[in-house]
Amino acid sequence: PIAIRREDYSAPAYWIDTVELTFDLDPAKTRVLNRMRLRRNPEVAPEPLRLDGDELNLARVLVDGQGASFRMEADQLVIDNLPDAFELEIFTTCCPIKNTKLMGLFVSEDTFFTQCEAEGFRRITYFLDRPDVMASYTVTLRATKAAYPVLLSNGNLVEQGDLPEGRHFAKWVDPFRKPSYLFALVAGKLVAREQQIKARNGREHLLQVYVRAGDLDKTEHAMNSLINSVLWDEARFGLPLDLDRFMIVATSDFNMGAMENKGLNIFNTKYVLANQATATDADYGNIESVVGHEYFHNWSGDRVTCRDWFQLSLKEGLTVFRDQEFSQDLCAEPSARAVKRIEDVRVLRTAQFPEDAGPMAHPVRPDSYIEISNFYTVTIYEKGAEVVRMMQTLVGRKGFERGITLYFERHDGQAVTCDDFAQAIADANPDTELARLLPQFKRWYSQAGTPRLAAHGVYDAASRSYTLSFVQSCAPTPGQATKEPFVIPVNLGLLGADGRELPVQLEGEAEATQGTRTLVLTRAGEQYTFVGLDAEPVPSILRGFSAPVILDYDYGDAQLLTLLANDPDPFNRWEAGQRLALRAALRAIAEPGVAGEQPLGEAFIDAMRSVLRHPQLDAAFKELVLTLPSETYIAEQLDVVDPQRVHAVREAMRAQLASALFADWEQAYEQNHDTGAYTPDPVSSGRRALAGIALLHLCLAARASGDVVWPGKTLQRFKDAGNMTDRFNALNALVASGHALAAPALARFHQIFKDEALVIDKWFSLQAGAPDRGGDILPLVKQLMKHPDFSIKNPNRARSVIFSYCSGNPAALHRPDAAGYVFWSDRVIELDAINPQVAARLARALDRWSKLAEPYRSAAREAIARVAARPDLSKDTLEVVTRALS
Ligand code: BAL
Ligand code: ZN
Repeated sequence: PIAIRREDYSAPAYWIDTVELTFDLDPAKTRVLNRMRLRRNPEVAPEPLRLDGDELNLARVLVDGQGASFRMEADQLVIDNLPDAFELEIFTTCCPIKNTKLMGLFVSEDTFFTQCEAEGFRRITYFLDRPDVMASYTVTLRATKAAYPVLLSNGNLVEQGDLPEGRHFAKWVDPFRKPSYLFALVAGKLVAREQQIKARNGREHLLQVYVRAGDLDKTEHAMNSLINSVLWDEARFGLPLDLDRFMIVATSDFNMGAMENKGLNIFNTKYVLANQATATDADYGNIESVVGHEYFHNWSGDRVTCRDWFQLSLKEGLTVFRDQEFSQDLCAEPSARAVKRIEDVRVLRTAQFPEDAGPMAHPVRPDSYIEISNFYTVTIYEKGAEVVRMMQTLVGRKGFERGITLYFERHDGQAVTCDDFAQAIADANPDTELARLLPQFKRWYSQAGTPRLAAHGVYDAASRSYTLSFVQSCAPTPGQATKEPFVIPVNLGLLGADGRELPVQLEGEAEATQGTRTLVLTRAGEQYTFVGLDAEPVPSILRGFSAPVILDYDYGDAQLLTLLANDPDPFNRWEAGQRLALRAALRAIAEPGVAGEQPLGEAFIDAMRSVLRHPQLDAAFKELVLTLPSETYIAEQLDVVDPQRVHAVREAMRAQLASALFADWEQAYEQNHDTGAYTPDPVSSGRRALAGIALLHLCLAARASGDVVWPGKTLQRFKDAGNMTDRFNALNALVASGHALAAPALARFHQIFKDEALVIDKWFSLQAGAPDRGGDILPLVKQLMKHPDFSIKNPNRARSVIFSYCSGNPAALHRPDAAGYVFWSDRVIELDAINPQVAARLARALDRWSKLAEPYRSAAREAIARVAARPDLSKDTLEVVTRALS
């Protein structure tokens, strides 16, 4: 396969002005008539027209109504000697029912759906399938009325009616020009929740959420999230809904979470359907943010799109930032905002930091790819969002809003680049550090890898000053041996040893300021001296995680305990607890002999007790502090990883917390387990989360002590729970503590929810991700794959079993007998023949193989090589395994 390089970009040789598509929908043979008006791009030297196609059956090609000569070059349809402007008509057929890749036009539960981003439109018709070719679309759908009563496409429904032989049609016109990746159609038996809303500007809109007939009672939250999204984007950024009708449609077969097709968002059911009986608080939160995310793409992605796929983070990083801000702005309490920020950073550090340190590391704006689907990554999305967040930090919230306004004024209707975005934010804020440092700031787009920031503090009693030195570095990544310094905004505060926040005064400044200061680092090494300090302060560095870096500071335990107890910045307060826990874990992992029974010191346990019993702290925050760093995060801190040892140490830490804080967990549970009538608001969901982690620890303690009371209570709670969050937390407590009551509870859970696919996904996932005890999970996973409810073709189901095991359960995967790796390679190969995108995701589960201790390292490498040696591999999977081995 050939690598596509960013530097090779050239404008298209032709523009497409209008597209008229007519579909005769049939699962086995759908006919697609594509009539386009094209014109030569006068700014490009003349060349033949090359249209992309993939797995299409070509029946006819007409140029200006006449049969035209054409040739095929690989998958491209090539036509020479074309006039400057012409009409092109192409007639093709495709087979949606056999489309297991779920790209292009496919059938899910007797309903037609499309997925075109990034390069799926070419599986529907021959086209200039690139994001900078924007056209006006008119779409006519024809199908049997009884089987496909609902016919949807982008934009406005302008005509519909009956046809002979029980068929009917619908004609849709999209008022906005768009690239092909935003095309969508849906046809099937669906019902809709509808809501008419009036926007702040007075315009009326129809909002619709389409689902299968039995699911209408699970659409209220998605609809509310959509209404909130419309109102928020108008209020915060002045961006109104530009369509009369905005539709969301849910499907249970979808590679991604959702897709922002103009006016017709298609969603994985996982991010639409929720009621209190079937969805957890986390599901409710995810639905809110994904509905927001897709809706915000209507501007950041659809009105202004990407010039080429290297610019993917232009829309994805910005839109993740926007959905993160949306979810935070919906929180009434500042503490709930902080909880959301901690959760977002946790995702970044457990998923993106390893990506940045592994074989798939790439800049936020990559330089090359073989298969673009492989670059829908946490780097493009989450790190991209952090880059946007740093811009906001550098220009301020109001300045950033000005920048967004300028960006959309300047580029509305265009396909642009990350440079254009950064320039607009800087131009709207000419007197800021961002404008001054823009070329250097943009290294965040061009350099891969997570910068390390080493900080060191020295107090000088004689001058009552404190000097903080910073040294930044960034390890080599594939193709980038050396890195230039980044612009790193560091939010900083100083605390006294008694925990009180101190005024901050830099040397040379006339007076001190209160609270957080932003230092803007630009050099490999630099230092700041703070004056007017009577004693050595405790620095609170990188408050709110103001830059996506690894901060190394040699905090003493006492300093971390001070921050944990007192830092007014909730992020760093939480971070101090994580640092203490991590330190204990690394110490126990490094100790010779068997993993320590009691890895945690008294001071840490006392600090956790204080948090748990704190009268003012939010329950949600307590739950985050009491959750130990994940095995994946711990492993990232090690040069050589023994996954079994990491697991054993973390389990020992959990067991110790369980028994040492037994009475405190009891109290936390008793105080928080009754949250009254269910609403998914941050306060009551925080209390449910705290009750859940308390129950887990009470069951873990019972495992050690032989107590039967708490497991019994847990089973009762599982049976009586009035919502899925409480029910699932109770089930999880029994499963994760390995209690005998887990088996009957699991059986009952399946019985209750056997007709709820998303809940059955949870049932599979919980078992495949359960703590491994003596190698019991792999046989269980193999058994689960034989369950009548399992299907490898459904991505959600495949993820619930195979990914929960391979990507979510390191100690169960990394077995000394290598059987986990053999299973992984078998599944990658099996999935690759069905759905390469899903296979390539699974292939990434062994990205960090080179860090493993022996015998894991060699065995993992062998498994990857086994996959790479397959002659018929998709380019998706081939790219991932080739990079892993290089
Ligand atoms: N554009 C693909 C799905 C999403 O990021 O919204
Ligand atoms: Zn997106």
